[in-house]
Amino acid sequence: MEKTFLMVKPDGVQRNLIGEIVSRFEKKGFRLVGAKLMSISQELAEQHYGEHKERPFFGELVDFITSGPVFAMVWEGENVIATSRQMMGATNPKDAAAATIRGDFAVNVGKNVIHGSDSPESAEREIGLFFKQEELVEYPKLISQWVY
Ligand code: RTP
Ligand code: MG
Repeated sequence: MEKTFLMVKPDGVQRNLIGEIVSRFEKKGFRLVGAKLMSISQELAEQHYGEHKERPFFGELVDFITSGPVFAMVWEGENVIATSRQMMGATNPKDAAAATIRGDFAVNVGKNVIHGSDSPESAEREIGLFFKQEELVEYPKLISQWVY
């Protein structure tokens, strides 16, 4: 089953949006296979956002993501990578459609509430950065039959 890495950023945690965000993915029909409230070290932040190293906002990005606790999650389901990006909305909340997470809860491109992997390669890389294999669960087949 396809898996993705999603994370409520420090602004979302401080604004008490963890429950709302988890609820949206649960109601959609995806399954939570790992989750933890954690602080991100400077090293982990630089690895996670490595693709943006040369961008002018890299320093701000690292400072922001290390500024407070985040809620890191792994979700699984059919097309979960692309569908969760749709549910998150455009990177810049001013372009994000209503009924998306960023469209409903964010106004600023830096403080845009949620991160989600953008491809199978980044999902695998990011899950590996944030979670050990033994921190992820598997569901019995019976439960799966309701949705998949
Ligand atoms: P994310 O990685 O956080 O899920 O967001 P994304 O794929 O939609 O956007 P990406 O291009 O990967 O950018 C990562 C984060 O960098 C911040 N950003 N700031 N100041 C700017 O112009 C700017 N552009 C991007 C955003 O917080 C974005 O989520
Ligand atoms: Mg990205």
